[in-house]
Amino acid sequence: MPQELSRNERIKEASDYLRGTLAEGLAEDITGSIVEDDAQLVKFHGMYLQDDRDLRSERTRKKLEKAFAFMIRVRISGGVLTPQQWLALDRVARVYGNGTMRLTTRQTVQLHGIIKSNLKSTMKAIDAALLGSIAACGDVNRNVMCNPNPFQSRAHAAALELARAVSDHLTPRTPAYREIWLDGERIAGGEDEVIEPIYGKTYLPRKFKTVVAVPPHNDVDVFAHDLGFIAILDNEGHVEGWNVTVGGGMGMTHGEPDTYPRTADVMGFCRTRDALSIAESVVTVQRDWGDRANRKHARLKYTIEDRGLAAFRAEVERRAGVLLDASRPFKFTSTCDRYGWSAGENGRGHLTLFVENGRISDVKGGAQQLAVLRKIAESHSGDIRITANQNLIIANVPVERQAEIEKLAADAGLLAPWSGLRRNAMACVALPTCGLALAESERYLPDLIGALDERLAAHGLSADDIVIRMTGCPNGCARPYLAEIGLVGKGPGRYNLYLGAAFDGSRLSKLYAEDLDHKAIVAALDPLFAAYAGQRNAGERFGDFCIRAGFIAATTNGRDFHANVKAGTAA
Ligand code: SRM
Ligand code: SF4
Repeated sequence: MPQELSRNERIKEASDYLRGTLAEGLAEDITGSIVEDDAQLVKFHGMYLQDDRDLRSERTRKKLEKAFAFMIRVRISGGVLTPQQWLALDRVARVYGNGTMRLTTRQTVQLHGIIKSNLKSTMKAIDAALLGSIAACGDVNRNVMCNPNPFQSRAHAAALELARAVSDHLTPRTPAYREIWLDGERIAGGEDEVIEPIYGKTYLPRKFKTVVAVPPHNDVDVFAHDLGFIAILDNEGHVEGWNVTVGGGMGMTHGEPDTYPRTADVMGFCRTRDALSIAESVVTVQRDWGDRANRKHARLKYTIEDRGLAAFRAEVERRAGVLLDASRPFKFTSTCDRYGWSAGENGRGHLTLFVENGRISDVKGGAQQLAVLRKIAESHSGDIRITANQNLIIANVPVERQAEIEKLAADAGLLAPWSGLRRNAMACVALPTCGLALAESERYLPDLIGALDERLAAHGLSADDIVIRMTGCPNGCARPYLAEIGLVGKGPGRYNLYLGAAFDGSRLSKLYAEDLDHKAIVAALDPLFAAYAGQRNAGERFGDFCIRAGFIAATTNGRDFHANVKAGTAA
């Protein structure tokens, strides 16, 4: 018996291609909010209705409406911006936002704290910089990521080209975005096929994420994505084609074992000429096969688990009119960014900067990172690239400018720190803006790393690269289940600890201990650091060691993420 569709399906269906009553809601000045259905639709336009959770209780006491503001997520394929685009976003952040720019785990910029009356001006400023936010969120294909470091230039150029092509091809066509935000003229509705040839009226059952990766660097976490393309290179570094991956995802819910993170499967190999039709077919099969009744079971990873990879692949091939070849061998080495300078093939240099948890701001009496990056962008002739580890690359810098740029970055605290843990850390936004946060993340991880660094120093491990990631809830926005140390918010000040993921991003972790506070996290990790320092094999990574030494069982994929937890560890 067909199940009842989820509420979001009805909202999409009735929205007239994402219009809803957004235009009317924006004009309404009695409240800083918008109605609930529109709050779902506005995501497709790249923004979220939020409120400052730090102010909630005070405002309730004063009988005031919540401190509503919007977060806008910009769509930036491959994370590449011109200096002019950077300057435009910097200006928007200072004039309309909360004075910070937030680099995300998917190579975009989020602008927080934009009040309703400033939304249209902000969107127009973003549009004037030839940027947009359509489909940065919502049940559609979102920002397409690709390997950000251009030091392997030819392959990287091909990866960026593919990322942009997939992004353009899968961008929703609805005129609602122009109408609502940019004062475009209303275009009369028509048949599904005309307005949204790929998505139709109800778009996808759930969010959909695509990535392009160039081995050996998995700094885009290809296995966390619904759809991925892994470049297969010939001996001269030319792209021969792409291994296609499907069915990755991180989100889960505490206490609901039917929800789990999953690493993507490698489905086969395709040539560049077929990549777009494969991408479109993966999207349309998920459009038609995905679960539209239960949003917690609606991602592609569950479709593939339920139907099987072979059936999914056969349907993709049928729709694309392309037979995939057997996948080709590839090897990833790490998910980390490569800090400092790397030389480009054109003789210019690329400087990877460290941005702690992606937050860029001018701290009163402290580092002026926004101002320094503005100064660099004002005279920079190359481009600016956002990494999937929430960092920034000042790319294509001529030799004569390199010392000056490095000095500016050093003074603003933007060069990589000595700590091997801090260099490889990510935290999601969480409080105070994220409505789903159960615990702090971005505002807490730096302090926790300080405490863990003391223990690592005691064991002589300070400089060792160990990947640590934290999220304020189990949704997985900083991909914590692919980190060697994953900390996931359970409640205020309390976290679940996950261990055993692979350094190259190919294996998930597993729950090691539950509901830990700050002291308990340090106490749980200290003996593991001691054991690692004393017993590791040459070159052995922390995640692999935790499994070999018997601290945690290996997770083979999502299906056994919740199973085989070692006795005596997780409560
Ligand atoms: Fe995320 C929801 C922030 C990457 C899985 N994510 C949210 C929201 C919008 C909260 C909400 O729905 O109200 C967060 C806004 C916080 C804020 O105040 O800004 C949020 N997600 C982020 C960012 C900004 C984290 C960061 O610190 O950088 C990342 C923005 C990415 C971008 O630029 O597009 C971000 N989110 C991710 C990732 C990582 C990735 O894609 O590689 C994941 C895990 C991968 C995946 O999708 O499976 C992720 N976010 C989620 C989920 C769980 C999805 C699921 O399948 O269950 C939610 C909640 C939801 O969709 O219901 C969510
Ligand atoms: Fe919010 Fe949870 Fe995502 Fe963190 S992981 S940004 S707390 S939804």
